[in-house]
Amino acid sequence: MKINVIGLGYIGLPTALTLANAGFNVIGTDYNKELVKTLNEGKITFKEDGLEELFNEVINNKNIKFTTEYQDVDYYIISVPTPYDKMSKKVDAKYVINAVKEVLNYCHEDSTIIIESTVSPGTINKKIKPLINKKVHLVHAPERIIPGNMMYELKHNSRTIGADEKEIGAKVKEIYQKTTDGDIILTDIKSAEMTKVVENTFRAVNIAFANELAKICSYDNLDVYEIIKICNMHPRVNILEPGPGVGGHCISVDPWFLVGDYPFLAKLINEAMNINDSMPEYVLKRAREIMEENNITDFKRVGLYGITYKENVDDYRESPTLQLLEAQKNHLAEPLKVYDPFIKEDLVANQYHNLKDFLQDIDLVIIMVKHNEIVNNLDLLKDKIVLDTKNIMKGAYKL
Ligand code: SAJ
Repeated sequence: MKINVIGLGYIGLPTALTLANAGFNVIGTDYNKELVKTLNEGKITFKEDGLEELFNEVINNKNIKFTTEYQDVDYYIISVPTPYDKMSKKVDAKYVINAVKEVLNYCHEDSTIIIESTVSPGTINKKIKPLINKKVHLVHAPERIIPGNMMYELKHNSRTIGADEKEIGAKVKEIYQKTTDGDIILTDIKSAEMTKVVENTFRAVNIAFANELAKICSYDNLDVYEIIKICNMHPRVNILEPGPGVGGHCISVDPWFLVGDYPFLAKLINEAMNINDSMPEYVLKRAREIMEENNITDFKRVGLYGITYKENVDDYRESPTLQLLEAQKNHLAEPLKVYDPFIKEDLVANQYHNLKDFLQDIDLVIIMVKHNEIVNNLDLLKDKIVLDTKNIMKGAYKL
Protein backbone atom coordinates (compact mmCIF):
# COMPACT_ATOMS: atom_id res chain seq x y z
CA MET A 1 0.00 0.00 0.00
CA LYS A 2 1.29 3.47 -0.91
CA ILE A 3 1.18 6.32 1.58
CA ASN A 4 2.08 9.92 0.82
CA VAL A 5 3.28 11.76 3.94
CA ILE A 6 2.97 15.53 3.45
CA GLY A 7 5.33 17.65 5.56
CA LEU A 8 8.67 16.11 6.57
CA GLY A 9 9.37 18.04 9.77
CA TYR A 10 9.63 16.91 13.38
CA ILE A 11 6.55 14.68 13.10
CA GLY A 12 6.34 13.87 9.40
CA LEU A 13 9.85 12.50 8.96
CA PRO A 14 9.76 10.03 11.90
CA THR A 15 6.22 9.04 10.87
CA ALA A 16 7.23 8.42 7.23
CA LEU A 17 10.23 6.34 8.33
CA THR A 18 8.18 4.32 10.81
CA LEU A 19 5.55 3.53 8.18
CA ALA A 20 8.21 2.49 5.65
CA ASN A 21 9.87 0.37 8.29
CA ALA A 22 6.53 -1.35 8.91
CA GLY A 23 6.43 -2.37 5.25
CA PHE A 24 4.41 0.39 3.59
CA ASN A 25 5.52 2.02 0.35
CA VAL A 26 6.06 5.62 1.49
CA ILE A 27 6.56 8.82 -0.45
CA GLY A 28 7.50 11.79 1.70
CA THR A 29 6.59 15.15 0.21
CA ASP A 30 7.76 18.57 1.37
CA TYR A 31 7.72 21.88 -0.47
CA ASN A 32 11.10 22.78 1.03
CA LYS A 33 13.54 21.82 -1.76
CA GLU A 34 16.59 22.10 0.49
CA LEU A 35 15.10 19.73 3.04
CA VAL A 36 14.20 17.17 0.36
CA LYS A 37 17.68 17.50 -1.13
CA THR A 38 19.31 16.88 2.27
CA LEU A 39 17.20 13.77 2.85
CA ASN A 40 17.99 12.51 -0.64
CA GLU A 41 21.68 12.99 0.10
CA GLY A 42 21.21 10.52 2.95
CA LYS A 43 21.31 13.05 5.77
CA ILE A 44 18.73 13.66 8.50
CA THR A 45 17.46 17.18 9.09
CA PHE A 46 17.27 17.28 12.90
CA LYS A 47 18.65 15.37 15.85
CA GLU A 48 16.55 12.86 17.74
CA ASP A 49 17.57 9.71 19.58
CA GLY A 50 17.31 6.72 17.24
CA LEU A 51 16.26 8.78 14.20
CA GLU A 52 19.50 8.42 12.26
CA GLU A 53 19.63 4.64 12.78
CA LEU A 54 16.06 4.22 11.54
CA PHE A 55 16.70 6.60 8.63
CA ASN A 56 19.75 4.61 7.50
CA GLU A 57 17.91 1.31 7.85
CA VAL A 58 14.90 2.57 5.89
CA ILE A 59 16.72 4.30 3.04
CA ASN A 60 18.93 1.27 2.53
CA ASN A 61 16.48 -1.58 3.01
CA LYS A 62 12.90 -0.30 2.75
CA ASN A 63 10.61 1.45 0.34
CA ILE A 64 10.76 5.23 0.75
CA LYS A 65 11.30 8.23 -1.47
CA PHE A 66 11.51 11.98 -0.72
CA THR A 67 10.22 14.53 -3.19
CA THR A 68 8.62 17.96 -3.53
CA GLU A 69 5.84 16.42 -5.66
CA TYR A 70 2.46 15.25 -4.42
CA GLN A 71 1.42 11.74 -5.46
CA ASP A 72 -1.67 9.81 -6.52
CA VAL A 73 -2.04 7.23 -3.74
CA ASP A 74 -4.72 5.65 -1.51
CA TYR A 75 -3.66 7.27 1.76
CA TYR A 76 -2.27 10.70 2.64
CA ILE A 77 -0.91 11.73 6.02
CA ILE A 78 -0.69 15.46 6.57
CA SER A 79 1.80 16.59 9.20
CA VAL A 80 2.38 20.28 8.58
CA PRO A 81 2.62 22.99 11.26
CA THR A 82 -0.46 24.69 12.71
CA PRO A 83 0.57 27.97 14.30
CA TYR A 84 -1.90 30.22 16.11
CA ASP A 85 -2.85 33.74 15.27
CA LYS A 86 -1.25 35.83 18.02
CA MET A 87 -4.11 38.35 18.05
CA SER A 88 -7.20 36.14 17.90
CA LYS A 89 -5.47 33.12 19.55
CA LYS A 90 -7.29 30.92 17.02
CA VAL A 91 -5.61 28.14 15.09
CA ASP A 92 -4.07 29.23 11.82
CA ALA A 93 -4.84 26.28 9.55
CA LYS A 94 -3.35 27.75 6.38
CA TYR A 95 -0.67 25.07 5.94
CA VAL A 96 -3.18 22.26 6.41
CA ILE A 97 -5.60 23.94 4.01
CA ASN A 98 -2.89 24.35 1.37
CA ALA A 99 -1.73 20.76 1.78
CA VAL A 100 -5.29 19.42 1.41
CA LYS A 101 -5.87 21.59 -1.67
CA GLU A 102 -2.70 20.17 -3.23
CA VAL A 103 -3.67 16.62 -2.36
CA LEU A 104 -7.06 17.14 -3.99
CA ASN A 105 -5.28 18.04 -7.24
CA TYR A 106 -3.56 14.65 -7.31
CA CYS A 107 -5.67 12.09 -5.46
CA HIS A 108 -8.22 9.71 -6.93
CA GLU A 109 -11.77 9.09 -5.70
CA ASP A 110 -12.06 7.08 -2.48
CA SER A 111 -8.62 7.97 -1.23
CA THR A 112 -8.25 8.92 2.44
CA ILE A 113 -6.67 12.08 3.82
CA ILE A 114 -5.43 11.67 7.38
CA ILE A 115 -4.63 14.92 9.18
CA GLU A 116 -2.07 14.48 11.95
CA SER A 117 -1.45 18.20 12.51
CA THR A 118 -3.02 19.57 15.69
CA VAL A 119 -6.15 21.62 14.99
CA SER A 120 -8.80 23.07 17.27
CA PRO A 121 -12.15 21.29 17.64
CA GLY A 122 -14.33 21.82 14.57
CA THR A 123 -11.54 22.96 12.25
CA ILE A 124 -11.76 19.95 9.93
CA ASN A 125 -15.54 20.24 9.58
CA LYS A 126 -15.48 24.01 9.18
CA LYS A 127 -12.33 24.61 7.13
CA ILE A 128 -11.33 21.36 5.43
CA LYS A 129 -14.63 19.70 4.51
CA PRO A 130 -15.76 22.67 2.40
CA LEU A 131 -12.63 22.25 0.24
CA ILE A 132 -13.49 18.68 -0.69
CA ASN A 133 -14.52 18.58 -4.34
CA LYS A 134 -14.48 14.83 -4.98
CA LYS A 135 -15.33 11.68 -3.03
CA VAL A 136 -12.48 11.35 -0.53
CA HIS A 137 -12.49 10.44 3.16
CA LEU A 138 -11.22 12.60 6.00
CA VAL A 139 -9.65 11.31 9.20
CA HIS A 140 -7.93 13.02 12.12
CA ALA A 141 -5.11 11.07 13.78
CA PRO A 142 -3.37 13.53 16.11
CA GLU A 143 0.19 12.62 17.02
CA ARG A 144 1.34 12.26 20.61
CA ILE A 145 5.09 11.69 20.41
CA ILE A 146 7.38 13.77 22.59
CA PRO A 147 10.61 15.26 21.22
CA GLY A 148 13.51 13.58 22.99
CA ASN A 149 11.72 10.20 23.06
CA MET A 150 9.95 10.21 19.71
CA MET A 151 11.19 6.96 18.26
CA TYR A 152 10.21 4.97 21.35
CA GLU A 153 6.83 6.67 21.64
CA LEU A 154 6.00 6.11 17.95
CA LYS A 155 6.26 2.38 18.60
CA HIS A 156 4.53 2.22 21.94
CA ASN A 157 2.07 5.10 22.43
CA SER A 158 -1.61 4.54 22.27
CA ARG A 159 -3.31 6.90 19.86
CA THR A 160 -6.62 8.36 18.76
CA ILE A 161 -8.24 8.04 15.35
CA GLY A 162 -11.11 10.39 14.63
CA ALA A 163 -13.29 9.37 11.69
CA ASP A 164 -16.93 10.21 11.00
CA GLU A 165 -17.17 7.14 8.71
CA LYS A 166 -16.66 4.10 10.94
CA GLU A 167 -15.36 1.71 8.27
CA ILE A 168 -12.75 4.28 7.16
CA GLY A 169 -11.64 4.71 10.78
CA ALA A 170 -11.24 0.94 11.06
CA LYS A 171 -9.05 0.83 7.92
CA VAL A 172 -6.83 3.66 9.17
CA LYS A 173 -6.58 1.94 12.54
CA GLU A 174 -5.18 -1.13 10.74
CA ILE A 175 -2.43 1.03 9.22
CA TYR A 176 -1.35 2.63 12.50
CA GLN A 177 -1.62 -0.66 14.36
CA LYS A 178 1.24 -1.92 12.18
CA THR A 179 3.46 0.82 13.64
CA THR A 180 2.53 0.83 17.34
CA ASP A 181 1.75 -1.76 19.99
CA GLY A 182 -0.29 0.84 21.90
CA ASP A 183 -4.10 0.81 21.95
CA ILE A 184 -5.85 2.70 19.19
CA ILE A 185 -9.12 4.35 20.14
CA LEU A 186 -11.68 5.22 17.48
CA THR A 187 -13.85 8.28 17.84
CA ASP A 188 -15.34 11.00 15.64
CA ILE A 189 -13.27 13.78 14.05
CA LYS A 190 -14.29 16.63 16.35
CA SER A 191 -13.73 14.59 19.51
CA ALA A 192 -10.28 13.58 18.26
CA GLU A 193 -9.47 17.24 17.62
CA MET A 194 -10.58 18.10 21.14
CA THR A 195 -8.61 15.28 22.82
CA LYS A 196 -5.34 16.40 21.29
CA VAL A 197 -5.72 20.02 22.35
CA VAL A 198 -6.93 18.97 25.80
CA GLU A 199 -3.91 16.71 26.35
CA ASN A 200 -1.47 19.54 25.73
CA THR A 201 -3.62 21.97 27.71
CA PHE A 202 -3.58 19.61 30.69
CA ARG A 203 0.20 19.73 30.69
CA ALA A 204 0.32 23.51 30.17
CA VAL A 205 -2.03 24.15 33.09
CA ASN A 206 -0.04 21.83 35.35
CA ILE A 207 3.26 23.45 34.40
CA ALA A 208 1.68 26.83 35.12
CA PHE A 209 0.69 25.57 38.57
CA ALA A 210 4.30 24.58 39.26
CA ASN A 211 5.53 27.93 37.94
CA GLU A 212 3.13 29.84 40.16
CA LEU A 213 4.26 27.79 43.17
CA ALA A 214 7.87 28.71 42.34
CA LYS A 215 6.97 32.39 42.49
CA ILE A 216 5.03 32.00 45.74
CA CYS A 217 7.81 30.01 47.41
CA SER A 218 10.52 32.39 46.25
CA TYR A 219 8.53 35.34 47.62
CA ASP A 220 8.35 33.66 51.02
CA ASN A 221 11.88 32.19 51.02
CA LEU A 222 10.73 28.59 50.70
CA ASP A 223 12.40 25.95 48.55
CA VAL A 224 9.79 25.08 45.91
CA TYR A 225 11.56 21.84 45.00
CA GLU A 226 11.43 20.64 48.60
CA ILE A 227 7.74 21.53 48.78
CA ILE A 228 6.98 19.72 45.49
CA LYS A 229 9.02 16.68 46.51
CA ILE A 230 7.09 16.33 49.76
CA CYS A 231 3.68 17.01 48.18
CA ASN A 232 4.35 14.45 45.45
CA MET A 233 4.66 11.75 48.12
CA HIS A 234 0.92 12.12 48.61
CA PRO A 235 -0.68 9.30 46.61
CA ARG A 236 -2.90 11.63 44.58
CA VAL A 237 -0.57 14.59 44.03
CA ASN A 238 1.81 14.83 41.07
CA ILE A 239 3.14 18.35 40.59
CA LEU A 240 5.30 19.04 37.53
CA GLU A 241 8.54 21.03 37.45
CA PRO A 242 8.71 24.80 37.43
CA GLY A 243 10.97 26.26 34.77
CA PRO A 244 12.04 29.38 32.87
CA GLY A 245 8.97 29.21 30.64
CA VAL A 246 7.30 26.88 28.18
CA GLY A 247 8.53 26.45 24.65
CA GLY A 248 8.09 24.10 21.74
CA HIS A 249 5.47 24.08 19.09
CA CYS A 250 2.81 22.30 21.11
CA ILE A 251 2.29 23.15 24.75
CA SER A 252 3.03 26.83 24.29
CA VAL A 253 0.65 27.00 21.31
CA ASP A 254 -2.25 24.50 21.38
CA PRO A 255 -3.98 25.68 24.59
CA TRP A 256 -4.40 29.09 22.97
CA PHE A 257 -6.73 27.43 20.44
CA LEU A 258 -9.21 26.82 23.27
CA VAL A 259 -8.80 30.39 24.53
CA GLY A 260 -9.37 31.66 20.99
CA ASP A 261 -12.44 29.51 20.36
CA TYR A 262 -14.05 29.65 23.80
CA PRO A 263 -12.88 33.01 25.21
CA PHE A 264 -15.75 33.34 27.71
CA LEU A 265 -15.20 29.86 29.10
CA ALA A 266 -11.46 29.15 28.96
CA LYS A 267 -10.53 31.35 31.95
CA LEU A 268 -8.21 28.98 33.80
CA ILE A 269 -6.44 28.06 30.57
CA ASN A 270 -5.96 31.71 29.63
CA GLU A 271 -4.45 32.49 33.03
CA ALA A 272 -2.23 29.41 32.93
CA MET A 273 -0.84 30.44 29.56
CA ASN A 274 -0.20 33.95 30.86
CA ILE A 275 1.66 32.52 33.86
CA ASN A 276 3.86 30.36 31.64
CA ASP A 277 4.49 33.30 29.33
CA SER A 278 5.51 35.45 32.30
CA MET A 279 8.35 33.13 33.30
CA PRO A 280 11.14 34.48 31.03
CA GLU A 281 10.56 38.00 32.41
CA TYR A 282 10.49 36.52 35.89
CA VAL A 283 13.91 34.91 35.27
CA LEU A 284 15.21 38.33 34.25
CA LYS A 285 13.83 39.83 37.47
CA ARG A 286 15.54 37.08 39.52
CA ALA A 287 18.77 37.76 37.63
CA ARG A 288 18.62 41.45 38.58
CA GLU A 289 18.10 40.58 42.25
CA ILE A 290 21.07 38.19 42.17
CA MET A 291 23.25 40.74 40.39
CA GLU A 292 22.46 43.31 43.05
CA GLU A 293 23.23 40.86 45.84
CA ASN A 294 26.60 40.03 44.25
CA ASN A 295 27.57 43.50 43.09
CA ILE A 296 27.43 42.62 39.43
CA THR A 297 26.49 45.82 37.69
CA ASP A 298 27.00 44.95 34.06
CA PHE A 299 24.65 42.68 32.11
CA LYS A 300 27.61 42.00 29.84
CA ARG A 301 28.82 39.65 32.59
CA VAL A 302 25.58 37.62 32.50
CA GLY A 303 25.03 34.65 30.18
CA LEU A 304 22.22 32.27 29.31
CA TYR A 305 23.09 28.58 29.09
CA GLY A 306 20.78 26.91 26.57
CA ILE A 307 18.69 28.16 23.66
CA THR A 308 16.57 25.12 22.77
CA TYR A 309 13.09 24.73 24.20
CA LYS A 310 14.10 21.74 26.28
CA GLU A 311 17.01 19.47 27.04
CA ASN A 312 19.01 17.45 24.52
CA VAL A 313 17.03 18.47 21.43
CA ASP A 314 18.01 20.98 18.74
CA ASP A 315 14.52 22.48 18.44
CA TYR A 316 14.37 26.11 19.56
CA ARG A 317 10.84 27.01 18.49
CA GLU A 318 9.16 29.37 21.00
CA SER A 319 12.00 28.62 23.43
CA PRO A 320 12.08 30.36 26.84
CA THR A 321 15.57 31.69 26.04
CA LEU A 322 14.36 33.31 22.83
CA GLN A 323 11.34 34.67 24.73
CA LEU A 324 13.70 36.08 27.37
CA LEU A 325 15.95 37.70 24.77
CA GLU A 326 12.86 39.26 23.23
CA ALA A 327 11.70 40.53 26.64
CA GLN A 328 15.09 41.98 27.56
CA LYS A 329 15.09 44.11 24.41
CA ASN A 330 12.80 46.47 26.34
CA HIS A 331 15.24 46.77 29.24
CA LEU A 332 18.81 46.27 28.11
CA ALA A 333 21.00 48.08 25.65
CA GLU A 334 22.80 44.95 24.54
CA PRO A 335 21.59 41.33 24.26
CA LEU A 336 22.77 38.87 26.91
CA LYS A 337 25.48 36.38 26.05
CA VAL A 338 24.15 32.98 25.03
CA TYR A 339 25.46 29.47 24.41
CA ASP A 340 23.89 26.16 23.40
CA PRO A 341 25.80 23.01 22.37
CA PHE A 342 22.94 21.93 20.07
CA ILE A 343 22.77 25.17 18.06
CA LYS A 344 25.57 25.23 15.54
CA GLU A 345 24.35 28.14 13.44
CA ASP A 346 24.46 31.80 14.50
CA LEU A 347 20.93 32.32 15.69
CA VAL A 348 21.13 35.33 17.97
CA ALA A 349 23.52 38.13 18.82
CA ASN A 350 26.31 37.49 21.35
CA GLN A 351 26.09 33.74 20.80
CA TYR A 352 29.01 31.47 21.70
CA HIS A 353 29.82 28.09 20.21
CA ASN A 354 32.26 26.99 22.87
CA LEU A 355 31.29 26.47 26.51
CA LYS A 356 34.65 27.44 27.98
CA ASP A 357 34.84 30.71 26.00
CA PHE A 358 31.30 31.50 27.07
CA LEU A 359 32.01 30.89 30.74
CA GLN A 360 35.21 32.89 30.61
CA ASP A 361 33.30 36.01 29.62
CA ILE A 362 30.63 35.94 32.33
CA ASP A 363 30.19 35.95 36.10
CA LEU A 364 26.51 35.01 36.37
CA VAL A 365 25.31 31.93 34.47
CA ILE A 366 21.59 31.44 34.04
CA ILE A 367 20.87 27.78 33.34
CA MET A 368 17.85 27.78 31.02
CA VAL A 369 18.10 24.22 29.70
CA LYS A 370 19.36 21.06 31.40
CA HIS A 371 21.33 19.60 28.52
CA ASN A 372 23.40 16.56 29.56
CA GLU A 373 26.50 18.58 28.68
CA ILE A 374 26.03 20.88 31.67
CA VAL A 375 24.48 18.30 34.01
CA ASN A 376 27.63 16.21 33.56
CA ASN A 377 30.05 19.14 33.86
CA LEU A 378 28.74 21.15 36.78
CA ASP A 379 32.30 21.50 38.12
CA LEU A 380 32.92 24.00 35.29
CA LEU A 381 30.54 26.33 37.12
CA LYS A 382 32.21 26.15 40.53
CA ASP A 383 33.65 29.68 40.36
CA LYS A 384 30.49 31.20 38.89
CA ILE A 385 27.36 32.64 40.37
CA VAL A 386 24.57 30.47 39.02
CA LEU A 387 20.84 31.03 38.61
CA ASP A 388 19.64 27.50 38.05
CA THR A 389 16.08 27.51 36.63
CA LYS A 390 16.14 23.74 36.11
CA ASN A 391 17.20 22.59 39.58
CA ILE A 392 20.30 20.66 38.55
CA MET A 393 22.89 22.29 40.80
CA LYS A 394 23.04 22.23 44.58
CA GLY A 395 23.72 25.56 46.25
CA ALA A 396 22.82 27.64 43.19
CA TYR A 397 20.21 30.38 43.16
CA LYS A 398 16.80 29.04 42.11
CA LEU A 399 13.73 30.51 40.42
N1 SAJ B 1 8.21 21.92 30.97
C1 SAJ B 1 8.26 22.51 32.23
N2 SAJ B 1 7.98 21.74 33.31
C2 SAJ B 1 7.66 20.42 33.21
C3 SAJ B 1 7.60 19.83 31.93
C4 SAJ B 1 7.88 20.62 30.83
O1 SAJ B 1 8.54 23.70 32.38
O2 SAJ B 1 7.44 19.78 34.24
C5 SAJ B 1 8.51 22.73 29.78
C6 SAJ B 1 9.67 22.18 28.92
O3 SAJ B 1 10.90 22.60 29.41
C7 SAJ B 1 9.33 22.75 27.56
C8 SAJ B 1 7.79 22.76 27.54
O4 SAJ B 1 7.40 22.67 28.90
O5 SAJ B 1 9.78 24.09 27.42
C9 SAJ B 1 7.15 21.65 26.75
O6 SAJ B 1 7.90 20.45 26.87
P1 SAJ B 1 7.28 19.01 27.12
O7 SAJ B 1 8.41 18.08 27.23
O8 SAJ B 1 6.32 19.03 28.25
O9 SAJ B 1 6.36 18.73 25.85
P2 SAJ B 1 6.58 18.88 24.25
O10 SAJ B 1 6.07 20.20 23.83
O11 SAJ B 1 7.96 18.52 23.84
O12 SAJ B 1 5.59 17.72 23.71
C10 SAJ B 1 4.20 17.79 24.03
C11 SAJ B 1 3.75 16.42 24.56
N3 SAJ B 1 2.41 16.53 25.14
C12 SAJ B 1 2.13 16.07 26.38
O13 SAJ B 1 2.95 15.59 27.11
C13 SAJ B 1 0.70 16.19 26.81
C14 SAJ B 1 3.78 15.39 23.43
O14 SAJ B 1 3.22 14.16 23.88
C15 SAJ B 1 2.98 15.90 22.23
O15 SAJ B 1 3.04 14.97 21.15
C16 SAJ B 1 3.62 17.19 21.77
O16 SAJ B 1 3.50 18.13 22.84
C17 SAJ B 1 2.88 17.68 20.54
O17 SAJ B 1 3.43 17.53 19.43
O18 SAJ B 1 1.73 18.10 20.64
